[in-house]
Amino acid sequence: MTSLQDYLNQKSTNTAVNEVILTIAEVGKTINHLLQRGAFADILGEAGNQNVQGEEQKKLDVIANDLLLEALTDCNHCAGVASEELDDATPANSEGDLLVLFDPLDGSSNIDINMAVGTIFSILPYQRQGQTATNADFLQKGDAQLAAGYLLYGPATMLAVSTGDGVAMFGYDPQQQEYLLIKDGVRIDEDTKEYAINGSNYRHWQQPMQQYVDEVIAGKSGVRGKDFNTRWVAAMVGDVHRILCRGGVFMYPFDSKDPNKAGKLRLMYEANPMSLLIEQAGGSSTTATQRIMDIEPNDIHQRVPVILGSKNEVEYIEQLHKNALKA
Ligand code: AFP
Repeated sequence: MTSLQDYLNQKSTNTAVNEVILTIAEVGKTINHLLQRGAFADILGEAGNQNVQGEEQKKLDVIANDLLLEALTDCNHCAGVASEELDDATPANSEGDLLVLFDPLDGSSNIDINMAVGTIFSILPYQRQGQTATNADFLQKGDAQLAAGYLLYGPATMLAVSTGDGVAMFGYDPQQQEYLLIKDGVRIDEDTKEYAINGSNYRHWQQPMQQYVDEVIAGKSGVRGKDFNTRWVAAMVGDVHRILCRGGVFMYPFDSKDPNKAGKLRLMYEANPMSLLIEQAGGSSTTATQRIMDIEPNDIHQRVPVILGSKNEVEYIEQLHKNALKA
């Protein structure tokens, strides 16, 4: 079987990127181990503080953040590291040629109920060698990503990665303590009957999103002429993984709940890396009006609406938004 290291050696000539991915995968083994031990490793419950997003941090949010930060700032190739949990980027080796962004523990409300959680990462080039990296260096479009991926800590731990040439999925075998290739060239079906959205926000959505959900709920008897299923993991990693495995559409759209936030998800830590994976697997990713990886970021903690997954379904949702603008 092909190990992660062998796969990367064959697939990508950028040894610095490969080393960073392997570093993150190593930390993933530790996070996996802590999650397996759960209550016995004292990782459950609140940390007792809030992160930069004003959200309560869980103990494992803090532990995973510290583990990744330590490993990546130690890695010679990283000029800087930015975490969803920290206000500002942390400069590392100024001679490094890479910047790394991560969401250390995605879906943290799932930790205490023994449900799937994940780690998401994005790797960008660094062009100011010799100078200290700042937040501004990270403000690059999703298209600039050299690689992105996630670790999914579910019943089994898995890693999905793209270095810009397709998507590969690995399983972590705890017996061999290795990531082994399960599937290369992952492709997403263009059509789907499965959608993921937190429907409790319905009243806060814009009309086209309400219309879309009304249509899929109407199923066979409505304009779509087929029945749909709802799925919601409450950890984007879990929903994106399902979409990479069997298609579907995931939405965290614009809503009017909090006028200061254009959606819930973060562009740099969640939307961009997941968009790279989805597009590399033949899917689409949009805000409803703009391709996600075309967005020029203005803040490392910026939030964006996200609609991603099976190409034809995403295009259908975009079309509903276009129609509403014309009306
Ligand atoms: P947390 O990591 O703060 O729990 O948020 C997870 C997340 O950003 C994303 O992974 C989920 O899809 C989404 O939030 C879940 O949001 P709801 O709380 O609205 O279900």
